Amino acid sequence: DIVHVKRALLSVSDKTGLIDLARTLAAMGVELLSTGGSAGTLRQAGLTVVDVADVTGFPEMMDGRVKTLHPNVHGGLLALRDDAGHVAAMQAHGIAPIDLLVVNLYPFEATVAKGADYDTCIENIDIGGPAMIRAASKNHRFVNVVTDPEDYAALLAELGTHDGATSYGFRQGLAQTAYARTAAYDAAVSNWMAGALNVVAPRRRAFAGTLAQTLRYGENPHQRAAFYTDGSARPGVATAKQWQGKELSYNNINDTDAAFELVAEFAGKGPAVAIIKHANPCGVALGATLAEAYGRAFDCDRTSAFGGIIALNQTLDGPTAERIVEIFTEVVIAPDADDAARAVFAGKKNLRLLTTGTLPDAATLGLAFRQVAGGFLVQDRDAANVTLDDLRVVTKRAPTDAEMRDLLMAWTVAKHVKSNAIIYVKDGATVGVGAGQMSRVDSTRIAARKADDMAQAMGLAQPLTIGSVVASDAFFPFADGLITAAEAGATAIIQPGGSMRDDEVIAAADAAGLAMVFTNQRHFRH
Ligand code: 93A
Repeated sequence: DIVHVKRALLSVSDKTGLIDLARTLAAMGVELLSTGGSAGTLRQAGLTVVDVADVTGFPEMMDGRVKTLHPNVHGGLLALRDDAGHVAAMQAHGIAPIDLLVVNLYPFEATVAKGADYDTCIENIDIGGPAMIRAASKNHRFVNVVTDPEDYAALLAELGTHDGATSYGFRQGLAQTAYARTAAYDAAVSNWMAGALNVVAPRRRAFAGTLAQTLRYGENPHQRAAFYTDGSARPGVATAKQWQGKELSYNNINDTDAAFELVAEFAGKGPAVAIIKHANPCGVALGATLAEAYGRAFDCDRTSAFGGIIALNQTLDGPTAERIVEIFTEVVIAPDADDAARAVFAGKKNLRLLTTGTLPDAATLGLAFRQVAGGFLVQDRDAANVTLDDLRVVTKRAPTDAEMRDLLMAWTVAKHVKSNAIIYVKDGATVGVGAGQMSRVDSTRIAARKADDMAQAMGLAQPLTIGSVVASDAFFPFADGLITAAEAGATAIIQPGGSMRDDEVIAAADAAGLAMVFTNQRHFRH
């Protein structure tokens, strides 16, 4: 089951680590074959390399589209070394075995991510590379295949412990990884084409990911779990740098994502902070400074904020960091953190700090998935939002400018709250969040009651919902929810509209002196 590596084919787009790998292989007496660019890199480093063109007897042609697609390559990868017929075929046709294939593919995913045009993306679809990877993987009884520079070290370690050979189990592992790589590659091509053709429902759909982290457990300790990246490089928890603190858990990753996607809505709108618990915000606020925004977000629901996850839309600074460490927080995520902030956090070893470099674009289109028994649902991500021009005033009274600003903010937050979502906002800060209730009127009541509790805890004369505005992620089916909001002190409402009883709801708003606008857009989130 041991295979001694005597002849290797190296053909890589990403040349990272190539020279070191090749040098070590050459020192072990391995013959090196290589394609144009890779061969050039190796020769420049002083290594002796055989051109694949000399193996195939054909020059690389058609802009490199045909380099390695030849029986002298594929026969060398696929031949069973212990099959008399295969060995005879090799001898008859002058085919020599290839024991190690090192290939990484044309950078298709990165080309798409850069926003390249259609033809450039097509040209970056690798054909010969995947063909060789699949051939070598099928023949893993005899052939080693490495598809990622990150795996070079493991290969060299294996060769080191087996005196220039590898074990069967090792080669099986390489083959499993390699098939996942070609599957992911073709999935990326197919999903890119679906996007280019603007089809949401192609007849077949493939998904793939690259392991970013094995997790200690899933949502609960008895569930195994892992975190995979999808190659899109969207700024967020998947791409962030972690400065300190222990590994993120499954729930941390989910909540951190919810938090960062929410503050990203406030890009360019001044300092904004979101505090998340169980994927729902328990406080979102704007402020003159980031520290002020944090304080106002915290005041929405100080009880729930304990052990929360905080997202900032700007560089974390010292004063904000000082405020954050006053209570226990699980994770802080921001585009960046300055030295003063990092110094403050350094004293809190368990607090995780993540930076992303930048904010994701809230308006980016993309796909969202959800698993159901026996299948999965695919939809466009909810990238929509409204502006002032989209709103229709339906009550006798129109919102004031201040109410209008808060209404738009409340609506934006509602998009990120599990339905039924009711959000009270005052002066650029949430003052009550009702999430995830089966009845809309219950969400309205719960948010108001929590605001009452906060006012008591903070020793305020009256709850912060007095003089607030309210967003509802979907229409009020009856007037009761709206009346509850008015009783809690709300003066203006934003909601999609479109209920059979809109007239009743509008009449109730007029009767209570409320201003109400319809968005004609819904933000269910389940
Ligand atoms: O254009 S291809 O699909 N046709 C081929 O026959 C072929 N063989 C290897 N691309 C092909 N490759 C790819 O070339 C490899 O997968 C690798 O990514 C790249 C290495 O080219 P170079 O060594 O010239 O930089």
